[in-house]
Amino acid sequence: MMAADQDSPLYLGFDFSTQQLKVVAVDGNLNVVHQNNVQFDSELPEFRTQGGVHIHADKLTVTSPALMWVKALDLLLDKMKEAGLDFSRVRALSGSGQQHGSVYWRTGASETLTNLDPDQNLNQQLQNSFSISDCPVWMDSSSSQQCQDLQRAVGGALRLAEITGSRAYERFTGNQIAKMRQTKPNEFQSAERISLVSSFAASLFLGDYAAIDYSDGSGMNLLDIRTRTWSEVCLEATAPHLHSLLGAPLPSTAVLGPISSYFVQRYGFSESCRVVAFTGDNPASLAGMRLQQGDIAVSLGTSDTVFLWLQQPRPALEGHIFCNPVDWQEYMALLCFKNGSLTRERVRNECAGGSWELFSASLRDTPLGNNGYIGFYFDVMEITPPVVGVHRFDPDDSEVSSLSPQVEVRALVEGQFLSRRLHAERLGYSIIPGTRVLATGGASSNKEILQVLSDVFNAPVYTIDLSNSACLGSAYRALHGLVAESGVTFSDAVKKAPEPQLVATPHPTAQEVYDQMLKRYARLEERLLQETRP
Ligand code: XUL
Repeated sequence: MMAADQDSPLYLGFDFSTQQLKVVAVDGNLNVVHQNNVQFDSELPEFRTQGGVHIHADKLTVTSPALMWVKALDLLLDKMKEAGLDFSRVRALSGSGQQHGSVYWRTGASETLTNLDPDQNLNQQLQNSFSISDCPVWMDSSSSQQCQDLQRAVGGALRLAEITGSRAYERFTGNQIAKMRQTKPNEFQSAERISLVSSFAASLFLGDYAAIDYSDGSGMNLLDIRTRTWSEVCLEATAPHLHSLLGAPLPSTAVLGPISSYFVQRYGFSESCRVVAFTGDNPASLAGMRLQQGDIAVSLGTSDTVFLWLQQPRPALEGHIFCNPVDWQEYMALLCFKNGSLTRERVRNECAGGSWELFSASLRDTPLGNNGYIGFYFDVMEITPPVVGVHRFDPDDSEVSSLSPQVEVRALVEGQFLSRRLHAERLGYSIIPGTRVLATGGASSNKEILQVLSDVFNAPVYTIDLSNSACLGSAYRALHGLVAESGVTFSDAVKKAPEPQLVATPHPTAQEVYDQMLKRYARLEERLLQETRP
């Protein structure tokens, strides 16, 4: 390595995810120069987690030990040191955490955090710092009662979505906090601060309680996403004294302060290294993908996830609107669809003899719009819309029991992408000139599937590797945090990052075909909802 390289700045991005703690280091040119991780189950077996969590006997309560995350950070930093990472070059760090999880700091923990002894590890020193040792995480769905209570208190599900960006969800932190207050009153009483997983991790680096950022704060059913302050009515319905327990939220680009002297003395970080607010893993992924205004990212995995950049959000009963992690005045949205790859594979097996080549050939050999045949393929109960079953319609909107194999393949793929577009538009998304569709995940290697995606959205499709996006996005956000206050936009700060690859452009007739078909799809979806409503 040349001398200049050895002095050049580094930026770290951490990701406290469900199963592991990861880190990437990028240099000033945004090249990844180091990656490392700690797997919770195998490297910290003393916590006896499976997939990083404990699923309790009721099957609804899912928690992770706070100290496991602390110990993982000790271990990760030791591994980075052993690998020769020069911590003195790190100018800024940031990170992300699995969204919604909550950490309860016991009274006195702030004192411990500000006086950490560099001769001992974090795990030894923070043993007694948590009033609730097992933190509820995003997989927890045990707070249905608290969700109902919150919606009743604010005036209904839609009203709650209008304020906080989402109707009440069991995993959202406010409902978890309400449950803790009711089921563990003594432990709850002895907490002086409540963090999200992201702000908890930032607190370790800061040596003080870190603010919750606007973007991850939007996953709590507590933040007013328009005023970007805690919603009084939501706080009151959840627990007393929440203003002081949560602290004031800050923009996700905020520099929280210099790194704690603990890390300077123990690992050789520079005193000038800055800690930039940590955020949720999905917002951090949006940063890692460098999503821009007008863009939509579609992750084609076991379940399909859609990320949107929004200017004018229209919260709805489905989907989530969060404050934007890279530009505090804007928004993002997240939509999840359960019937993704597994349904595509089932139809491939039934209609294309299990072959992706034949599946692709069916898409090539059938016309845009499928001669008016349209289908809904919900093998399991879908999230958006809440409908189950396979429903096929002929050009006269009559439900039919079967389609020819080739028509079935196109009906499936067109139907899936029409649904992604419809629900994105319902949250306020619109396709504008320059819109890009970023595709990622398993099915993004199939050119014909991506051609349909491009046609349905009437926009070019690019592919992007998302495997590390939350970590990478955190490193990018660390770099941007240093210049955000002087007005540099995120996209300018990270313009040296690798560009996504163009893989499909829309057919000239696509707009005509799919604008019409989208209206029909919406009508048919409404019909299914009416017919299947209990
Ligand atoms: C998002 C959600 C999950 C977690 C996973 O609402 O619950 O994506 O963030 O880490």
